[in-house]
Amino acid sequence: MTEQMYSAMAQSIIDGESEEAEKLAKQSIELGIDPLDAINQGFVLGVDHVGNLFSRGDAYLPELVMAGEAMKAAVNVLETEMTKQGTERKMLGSIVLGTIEGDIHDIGKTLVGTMLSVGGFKVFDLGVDVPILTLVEKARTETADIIAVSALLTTTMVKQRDVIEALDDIGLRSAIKVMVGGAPVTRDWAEEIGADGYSEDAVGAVAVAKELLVAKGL
Ligand code: B1M
Repeated sequence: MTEQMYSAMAQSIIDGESEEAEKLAKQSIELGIDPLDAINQGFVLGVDHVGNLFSRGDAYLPELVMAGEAMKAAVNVLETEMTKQGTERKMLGSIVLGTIEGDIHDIGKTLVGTMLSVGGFKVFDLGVDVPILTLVEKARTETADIIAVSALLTTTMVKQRDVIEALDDIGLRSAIKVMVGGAPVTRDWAEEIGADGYSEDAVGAVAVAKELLVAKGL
């Protein structure tokens, strides 16, 4: 039953059917399926499939757009549920989050933000296409513990390094930790640019953020 549900979820994204995706997300909540399982074992398989077709030239931008919109419709429903399940926690620390400038992919970044909030962090989600200096300035004014930078494009991930350099320039590099992630980002890349933390996914991002607080002595 759950397997059937997961494959229907993936198919709704492949078909770019936002209403169907939203309906399945709501049904999964009624059935007691963990929202994160619905995302990772259902909807993400669909969006990955469309992404692969797109990179092989077997799907075009409109299909990518429709898949992205259907994915957002489903994830919105599930994120609301995750937030509900994780409310009323003590705040561990604060994080400024955004998708780096030039990049408008927001589904994974928003999911990371939701998981961090549910995990007990105060999250300032600045959205997508966020200028480097906006991230750094917000972290400074909010005395944030961490800046979390998402990038989905090989052309934009290089700007994660600029965030670190911008912090350095204003003398806040040791006060504010930088965590990076996004589909093309690897642990090697994170090490190469001197990021403090890297996670492959949204669940791991919470554990990494907690480790960074420990590293800060909090
Ligand atoms: Co775009 N896109 N896209 N896209 N898109 C990719 C990324 C791509 C890999 C597709 C492909 O060719 N196979 C490719 C990038 C190639 C590359 O650079 N290596 C690509 C391209 C080329 C483009 C355009 C350039 C296409 C064009 O216009 N010709 C364009 C770029 C626009 C721009 O940003 N300037 C573009 C546009 C779009 C849409 C707008 C149509 C849409 C986005 C809709 C939206 O976000 N609102 C879209 C989509 C949907 C995708 C794919 C298919 C799916 C992305 C997604 O939402 N995944 C994607 C292919 C793919 O990844 N399979 C693709 C689901 C999401 C839950 O996963 O975002 O990876 P993800 O996040 C994960 C982890 O990465 C991690 O945790 C998340 C949850 O587990 N994570 C972090 C993310 N951020 C993190 C931060 C952290 C830690 C973990 O700490 C800070």
